[in-house]
Amino acid sequence: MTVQVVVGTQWGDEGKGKIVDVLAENADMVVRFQGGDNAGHTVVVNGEKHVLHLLPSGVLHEDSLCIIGPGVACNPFVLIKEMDQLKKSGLSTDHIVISDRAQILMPYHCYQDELEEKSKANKIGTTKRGIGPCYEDKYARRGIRYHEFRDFEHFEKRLRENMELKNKMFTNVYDGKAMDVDSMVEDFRKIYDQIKPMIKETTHMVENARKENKNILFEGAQAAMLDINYGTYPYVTSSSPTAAGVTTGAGIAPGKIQKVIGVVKAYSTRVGEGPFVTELEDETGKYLRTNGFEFGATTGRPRRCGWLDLLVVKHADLINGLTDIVLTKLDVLTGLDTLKVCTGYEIDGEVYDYIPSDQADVAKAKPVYTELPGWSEDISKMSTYDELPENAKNYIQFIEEFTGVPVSMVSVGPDRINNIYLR
Ligand code: 2SA
Ligand code: GDP
Ligand code: MG
Repeated sequence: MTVQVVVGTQWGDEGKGKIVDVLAENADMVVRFQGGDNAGHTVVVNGEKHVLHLLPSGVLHEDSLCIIGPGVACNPFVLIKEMDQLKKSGLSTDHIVISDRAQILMPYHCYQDELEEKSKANKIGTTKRGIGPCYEDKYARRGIRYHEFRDFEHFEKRLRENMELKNKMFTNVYDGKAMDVDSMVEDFRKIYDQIKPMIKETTHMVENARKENKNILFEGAQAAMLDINYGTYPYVTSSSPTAAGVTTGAGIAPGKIQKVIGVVKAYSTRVGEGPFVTELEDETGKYLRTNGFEFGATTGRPRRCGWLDLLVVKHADLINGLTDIVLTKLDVLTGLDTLKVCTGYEIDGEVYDYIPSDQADVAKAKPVYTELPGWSEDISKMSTYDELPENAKNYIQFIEEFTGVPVSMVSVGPDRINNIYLR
C-alpha cells in the first residue's frame, strides 16, 4: 500500500501528466486536489497523444478510480468535452467521479478572469480559464459546490443570485457586458443528467481505500513556484499545488501521506508573466523550446525557457518535503556542450541560497551558475542508468547532491515507456 503525491517543483509543465500515467499503472485511485482546466497534462501512449485538463492523468488506466477532488475548480462543460474526447479514442469514462465538495467553475468566472486580466496594469498572464475568480468566490463563501447541483431548482436560484452580483460587477466595475442568465441556466439543464450521477462524497472513498491498503496517487497540477502562498506572488495561480494542498484539497490527514514525488524538468520553463532568473532569450533558449516542444498544453502559448534553477527545486523541497525526484526531459539537453545550473542568486551584491519573498528582489537577481559538461549521445532510447553518458550521470548526481533528494527515475522521452529507473 502506498499513499503518494506527485507535484511539480518549478513553474509547471515538468511532465507530471506523463509521470502520473506511468505510476497509475499500479494505482487503485488517482485524485486531483487543486486547480482546474488551467492545467495541461500530456500523456503519450504508443505514439498517441492525450492532453488532459481536468481529468486525472491516470484516466487512461480504466481500473483506477479517478477522482476530481474537493479542492478542484471544476468546469463541468470542459469536463464533458474531455470525456467525449476519451470516448472517441475508444476509452471508458465510467471510472470518473466528482467530489460533491468541489467548486463548480461557472461561465461567469471565465469572463471575469478575462475582464480582470484586461484591467490589470501588471498582468499575471492567466490561462483565462476562470480559476482565480472561482477561488475568489469560494473564499468569499458564495461559490457553488457540486452537491448543490443535485437539486436543479436550488442550483438555479443560486446561479441567478450570483449572476445579479456578477453582472453589476461586469458592467459597473469593468467595462464589460452583462451575461444572459436564462441561456446559462438552459446550458446547465442540458448537462444535468450527465453530471449528476458523477457527484459523490469522495473523502470517505479515499479514506476507505487507504484502510483497505489500496494504492492511492494524488496528482498535483501547476507547481511550487505557482503556489498561492510560496510561489512568485502575485504571479501565481490561486491554489496550493503542494503536498500540503493534498490535505486540504482531498481531505486526507497529513500523517497519512507516505511519499512525495517532485517532478523536476532538466531545465526551466515558465508560461505567463513574472520573474524568471535563469531565463534565456537567446539561441539556447530557442533550442530548448524547439527540442522540448515548449508550448502551452492548454493555451498554446510559447513557454519561456532557461537553465535549471536548483534554488527553485530546493524551495520546492522545503515546502513539500520531497522523498524522491523524477527528472524529466533529460533528452532535450542532448547536444549542448556546456550546461549551466543555478545555485545562487546575487541580489545587490549579496548571494542568496534561498528565494526571497519579494518579487522585486527576485526580478533583480543575477543567477550564480555552476557549469557542467554536456553530452552528444542520443539518450532517448536508453532504458538503464549504466547506458547513460558519464556527463548525464554527473548532471543527475549534481542535482541529488545539491538538493539532498534522491532521483528515483529519469524520463528520456514523452512516451509512457521512455523511462530509466534508478531505485
Ligand atoms: P491561472 O490561469 O489563474 O492559473 O494562471 C495563473 C498563473 O499560473 C500559470 N499556469 C500555468 N503554468 C504552466 N502550465 C499551466 N498549464 C498549461 C500547460 C498552460 C498553458 O500545461 O501548458 O497552456 O498556457 C498553467 N496553468 C496556470 C499561468 O501561466 C499564470 O502564470
Ligand atoms: P505537465 O503539465 O507537468 O503534465 O506537463 P505538460 O504535459 O504540460 O508538458 C510536458 C511536455 O513534455 C509534454 O508535451 C510531454 O509529452 C513532454 N514530455 C514529458 N516527459 C518528457 C521527456 O522525458 N522527454 C521529452 N522529450 N518530452 C517529454
Ligand atoms: Mg502542463
